[in-house]
Amino acid sequence: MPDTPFDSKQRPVWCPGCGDYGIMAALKQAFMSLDLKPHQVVIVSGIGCGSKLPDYVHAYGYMSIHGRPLAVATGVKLANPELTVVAVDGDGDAYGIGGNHLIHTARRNMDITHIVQNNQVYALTKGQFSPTTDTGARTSTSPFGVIEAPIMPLALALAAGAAFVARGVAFDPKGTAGLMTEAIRHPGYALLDVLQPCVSFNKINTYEWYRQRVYKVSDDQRANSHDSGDFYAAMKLAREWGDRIPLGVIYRRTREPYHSALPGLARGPLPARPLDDIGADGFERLLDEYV
Ligand SMILES: Cc1ncc(C[n+]2csc(CCOP(=O)(O)OP(=O)(O)O)c2C)c(N)n1
Ligand SMILES: [Mg+2]
Repeated sequence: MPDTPFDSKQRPVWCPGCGDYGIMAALKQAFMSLDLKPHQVVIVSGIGCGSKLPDYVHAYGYMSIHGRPLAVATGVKLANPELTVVAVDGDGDAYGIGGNHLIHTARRNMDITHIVQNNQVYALTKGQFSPTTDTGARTSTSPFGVIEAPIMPLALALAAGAAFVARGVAFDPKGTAGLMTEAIRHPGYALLDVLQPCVSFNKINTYEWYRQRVYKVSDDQRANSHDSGDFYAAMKLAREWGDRIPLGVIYRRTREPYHSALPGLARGPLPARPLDDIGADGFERLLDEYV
């Protein structure tokens, strides 16, 4: 990939062949195609292999705690809505410990692009099953096979009110960069689930496994007529998993993002306000406006 202003001096410690490389390349590509500059972007992550990403991208970054990147990203967005705020985390982080934040961030429609590196396993902690591990999969914590049913993240987000829901795959950085560009452009919460083969701890959902199953909704005969504005059609696609796994924009509609309805931000973002706003009584006034 050509040099970009988003390249960092830190070298990734991801395993050779990890899908996280493709996701990072796609993200830099998306920032470039939107003509964003590093100082305009904040990437907030959780904890996990993929959550190391803010270290490897030259932009503002915040590695938060496990499951909480959406909470931190919400604070960042409300402090300065002019920033492009991207939350990046793994399937364990986003759909397990952080699942409740996903529901309420979608419902609230915070203007955050949420990119989930979905490798169907806890990779950093070496291979325990995650909320997206398929039933029956044998892992270090399910030696006899996972008993429960996996979460369907796109369907969950739709049910919670998300107005942009999409899926990409790490080994198609070009297609995924296109989806990221659309997700960032979308005003409001946008979930982009990215299938991300983990070469070390997931020997089931390999590159080959995904390659045999994924198809792009726009490329598909049957789904060519898919209307991404049709909630029930989107819900049906969002629940398709197994032999066939759809990629692309599954659902998109217009919904006012939370910050644009917040009276406290009507006079502009806090960092752009005159300093006397923040003086002793200015601070009181700010609080009055905010709450
Ligand atoms: C509160 C808390 N619980 C558990 C952990 C241990 N832990 C660290 S990363 C992780 C799971 C990571 O899985 P995922 O989010 O899918 O990211 P991946 O490593 O697969 O990219 C867990 C359970 C932690 N750091 N903090
Ligand atoms: Mg994972």
